[in-house]
Amino acid sequence: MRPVDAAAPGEAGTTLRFGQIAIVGRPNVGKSSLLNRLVGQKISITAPKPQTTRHRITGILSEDRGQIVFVDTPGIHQGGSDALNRQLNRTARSGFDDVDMILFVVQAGRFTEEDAAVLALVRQANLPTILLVNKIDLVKDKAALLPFLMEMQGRFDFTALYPISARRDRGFEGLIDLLFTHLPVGEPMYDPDEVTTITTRFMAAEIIREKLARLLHDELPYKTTVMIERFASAPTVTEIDAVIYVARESQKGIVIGKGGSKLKEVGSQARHDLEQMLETRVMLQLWVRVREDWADDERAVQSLGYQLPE
Ligand SMILES: Nc1nc2c(ncn2[C@@H]2O[C@H](COP(=O)(O)OP(=O)(O)OP(=O)(O)O)[C@@H](O)[C@H]2O)c(=O)[nH]1
Ligand SMILES: [Mg+2]
Repeated sequence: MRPVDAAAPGEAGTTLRFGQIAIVGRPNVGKSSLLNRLVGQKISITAPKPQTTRHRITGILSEDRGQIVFVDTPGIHQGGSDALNRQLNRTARSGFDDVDMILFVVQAGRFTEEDAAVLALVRQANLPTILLVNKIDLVKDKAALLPFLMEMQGRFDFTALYPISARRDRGFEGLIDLLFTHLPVGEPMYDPDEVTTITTRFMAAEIIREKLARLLHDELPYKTTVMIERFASAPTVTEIDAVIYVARESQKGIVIGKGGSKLKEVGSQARHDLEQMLETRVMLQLWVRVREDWADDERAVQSLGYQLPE
């Protein structure tokens, strides 16, 4: 007789696998695009601007052989020391907690000081780590990839290296199989219908923030955030009131645009995505408010939804 919890796969007990996998890397390398690819659904917002992701975002992949919870994190960055920056880095580092594996994302052909800082954290975590070399579609001369991969291999003992394009859905063959083989045996933690642990109310704020980032590009003040003030669901229509907070009066005009044109476009694109997500009609009202220098104030950062992760 052996104790029940010593059952190996294939023996009595489950043969399913369950685990959490962190997606880490510096800002803008494509971590959130990758999460969405891995789960096969848009969960985490993406934009050409660095520091798009500001929270710990989960994406759940359920298959017959088990379940994987991917954890997308803010890009780990250097520079910037206001309360928001500090909070983002804390959240990003918490991505390493309680996970079984790491996906370390870099951009093909580029390894910066910021990447090196993330690699130092990867080293500390001491977990099986797969290197994902993203944005290979941007590399014209594919032969140039090989020396980069070899250089990366020399930096750390990665479990595997995958050149991929999250945008074009290239290079993912075999990756999920490999992840499952490295995960512990265990029962799924979530219902197979669940694709994330974050709430639809929170997702609504994220979608609005994504449209702001995409439509305002470099004009968008970094210190902009979105709070949902009212979220009323009914079978056919969802009413959402949201406030866009900026840090200074002068930034209000940028978000609103000439004759309200920017805000209108943000609203219309966000409403489109929200209607798809919620499968109801959506009545969306947007306001822009100033909260002086909120990103410099630890308490304001927390009260606007950037709590310390549990
Ligand atoms: N060309 C190309 N662009 C990509 C690829 N993957 C992501 N991108 C783009 O890179 C930008 C950043 O992508 P995100 O997924 O938001 O990057 P991130 O690492 O999550 O960024 P942060 O949340 O700011 O840390 C977006 O404009 C994406 O469309 C890719 O494979 N090829
Ligand atoms: Mg992101």
